[in-house]
Amino acid sequence: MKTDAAVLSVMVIATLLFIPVQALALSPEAVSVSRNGHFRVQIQSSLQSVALNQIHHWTVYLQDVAGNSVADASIEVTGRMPAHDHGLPTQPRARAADGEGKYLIEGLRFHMPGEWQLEMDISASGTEDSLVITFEL
Ligand SMILES: [Cu+2]
Repeated sequence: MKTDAAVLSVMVIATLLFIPVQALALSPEAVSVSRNGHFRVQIQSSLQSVALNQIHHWTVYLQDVAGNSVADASIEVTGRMPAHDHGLPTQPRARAADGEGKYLIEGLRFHMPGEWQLEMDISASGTEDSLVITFEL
């Protein structure tokens, strides 16, 4: 007795996982003031909108309360997702870019959607202050 050969149809379904990423408002006009009011910080992202899983940098313009550029600062950067109790997958570093108050935070990568906080601990001429930027990816 003949058995009909079973025909196996293999369907390969390619699923593209698309995660919409909301634009993070890092416009040149946006100025944040540090926690104790010592510094004004303007931030620009090298990406049009901060996207998941892309190494990129932020440009930071640092000023004092009077609007004078602060050139001699050191900035420590820490990132975390408060809801998940973990940090960044990279160790971003800030460095002076032009010696006139412009700094680059390099090596930023956000690997999960959700709420992120990026803290900058700023120290300049004996003045220390910090700034936390909270945003949703
Ligand atoms: Cu997370």
